[in-house]
Amino acid sequence: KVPYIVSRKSYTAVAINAASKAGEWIKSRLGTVEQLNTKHSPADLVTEVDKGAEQMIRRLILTHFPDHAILGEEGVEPGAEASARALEAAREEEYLWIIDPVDGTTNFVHSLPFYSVSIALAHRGEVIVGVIYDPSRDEMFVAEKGKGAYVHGNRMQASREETLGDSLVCIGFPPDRAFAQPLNMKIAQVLTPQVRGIRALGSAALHLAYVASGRLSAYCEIGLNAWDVAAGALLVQESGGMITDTLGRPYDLSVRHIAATNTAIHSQLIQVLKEADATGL
Ligand code: 2AM
Ligand code: CA
Ligand code: CA
Ligand code: CA
Repeated sequence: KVPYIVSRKSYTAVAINAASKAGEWIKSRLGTVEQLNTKHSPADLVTEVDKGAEQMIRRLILTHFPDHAILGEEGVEPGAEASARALEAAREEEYLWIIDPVDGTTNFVHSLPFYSVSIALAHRGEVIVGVIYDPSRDEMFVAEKGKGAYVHGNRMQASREETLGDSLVCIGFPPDRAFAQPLNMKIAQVLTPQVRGIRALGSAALHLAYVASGRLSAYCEIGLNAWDVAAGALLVQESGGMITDTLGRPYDLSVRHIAATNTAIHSQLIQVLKEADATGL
């Protein structure tokens, strides 16, 4: 295996190891899911693979850092309010691991190979390590605060487009029909005529990793949670990109409406969202 990164060995190495082990297992389960459960709505899926992967990651982290706190999607009651409460209760922990065991469960359930494992470590509310693993392509995206972002040991750089017209932009449609859905539809509608291309690939974490690696110019989505975004936010920042809320205010763990770009087109994107009244804020 490629030695993905070297510095701050303990935290980053544990995150990489956990993402890698969980990712391999998740991939081995592709196409085997028989028991499908729903959370809030018929579109909000959870499988034994989500739960099993989260357990595996928790165990690996606690083996090394038994006194660290962990916030994982599958350990929290579904729904925006419960998620916000869980984050509020945990965010001041000295060391808090924030995990999304399978980001892109819907894709996974349909055997569409675009999903990821997302693991972040926050120190008193500030993300210091972010790891996103794509088992389908064996791509390990790694960032450490102040030390850059890497994929397979190569430094990542956000893309160079300077106008929305030259940009490839991802959006998303989380199945929260009441609030987020109409706003995300509106974002699709206003951006489509202004950009080179619009995509929605179904994994928030991989969208952010792709902004960091320059494969996407930008990504925005309303109604995400801390575990979708924490690791990817650091990847974007450490690759020279920018991540804010949809009004352009600085990212922190409680931001749920996300705009992430290569920095150059950030203000243009925010402007479009504001003019369309599609910020959710
Ligand atoms: P998941 O696969 O981990 O659930 C797609 O638009 C993104 O929305 C994915 O990152 C997906 O993460 C997330 N998502 C899925 N269901 C959601 C829900 N009910 N509320 C908010 N985000 C959700
Ligand atoms: Ca989910
Ligand atoms: Ca997710
Ligand atoms: Ca998930």
